[in-house]
Amino acid sequence: MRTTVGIIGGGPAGLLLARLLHNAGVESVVLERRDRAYVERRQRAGILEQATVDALREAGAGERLDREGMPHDGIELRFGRRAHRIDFPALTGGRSVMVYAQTEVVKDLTALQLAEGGPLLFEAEVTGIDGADTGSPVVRFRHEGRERTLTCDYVVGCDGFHGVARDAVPESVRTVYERTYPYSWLGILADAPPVYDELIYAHSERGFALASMRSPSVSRLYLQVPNGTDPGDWSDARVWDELDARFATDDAPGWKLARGRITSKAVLPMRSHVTEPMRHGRVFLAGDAAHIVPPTGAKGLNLAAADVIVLARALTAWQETGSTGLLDSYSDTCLRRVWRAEHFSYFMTTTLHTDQAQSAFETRLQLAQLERVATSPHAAAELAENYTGLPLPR
Ligand code: RFL
Ligand code: PHB
Repeated sequence: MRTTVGIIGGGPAGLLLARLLHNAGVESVVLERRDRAYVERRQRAGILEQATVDALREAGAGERLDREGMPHDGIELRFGRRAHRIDFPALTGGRSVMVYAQTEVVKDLTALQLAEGGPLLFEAEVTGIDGADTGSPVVRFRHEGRERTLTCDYVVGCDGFHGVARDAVPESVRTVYERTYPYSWLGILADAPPVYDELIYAHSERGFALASMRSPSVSRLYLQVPNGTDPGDWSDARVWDELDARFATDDAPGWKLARGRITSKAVLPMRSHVTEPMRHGRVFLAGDAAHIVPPTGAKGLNLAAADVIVLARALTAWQETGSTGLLDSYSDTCLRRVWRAEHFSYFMTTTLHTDQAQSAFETRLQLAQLERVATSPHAAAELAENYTGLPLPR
């Protein structure tokens, strides 16, 4: 097989890139290791920044998003048994976010790609890339029991944190920045109506909790738990009792979540990671393949979208004019915004989680910082600007 752009990975980054390239008349092939049902069911992110929503609309994937997505104009912070609202449009000159699950983004983009895009092969596992620094790199993959190759002008690794594309950047030129955290999230999905209009991020002595949603009848909830926690140790009753205890506030005495059947329970580790540069020769990295953030800032999916928006523009300019200028600046352009999001995600994570090893002094610092956000429009605007998303690079 031969194509212009070989895309490894059919997650949000790979699928959106394929779509943007298709609309610009650039050929591509997407190779995805898993089957379609698996990719479409994987529970992950839920918050889309304005720029991500705009890109999905422009890509032709905005119809169901506009019908079913839930626009949110703020979040609530709970700490010290008080509740504070952060009003996004008022603090950012009109910006807001959309609650629309990653599973739905992936379903919409997959349907479009199969209906009118280039090839999207499921159960096609990439095993390596040869000739990254030659004029025509070759992707090796396994499909329907056969070893096959895809020869490309450019290869883009959108294969997530556990993919193979990152290995195309030789260790001698690669720098990895990494941090792990001493806690994880227990994420649950429940057939229970969210009794809150906006997401709630709670700091408590018992640990962090987050209330999100998937629809008017499905709640998505998270609890901070120690690393290595077995979800089997958390009975449904224990999950609900702990959530209620962490969200308790004197501003709404007796406030409780609506309970319902828990349909999924999983433990998610937390990590920050950046690989630099996001390119070697004719191989580019995008999304989780190049960088990971802990989910507290809701940035992972949005960063993946921003990378491929920049890259689609650069590949289109190359096809139309032969100029590699935008491809050459891709890594630096993306990394500036990536590092801002890394900082914000680290800030949200370390400000909102409490850890058994932390001192009373550190807890008081967290509360002082949260108090500052709740009382200073400047501090609140800093949070709101980052949460709703900084402008995309031009
Ligand atoms: P993805 O979504 O991981 O997609 C990568 C795709 O590449 C495929 N793949 C391969 N295909 C062919 N050959 C190979 N050798 C391959 N190796 C891998 C995989 O099967 C997969 O389909 O990366 P992408 O597209 O960059 O998108 C990034 C987002 O998925 C990610 O940033 C967010 O979901 C992060 N994240 C969360 N972000 C939030 O904002 N809120 C959340 O609640 C949240 N929960 C999560 C998450 C990430 C998780 N991961 C990666 C473990 C929960 C989890 C479990
Ligand atoms: C989610 O809805 O899954 C979600 C929302 C906000 C976050 C993380 C996850 O910060």
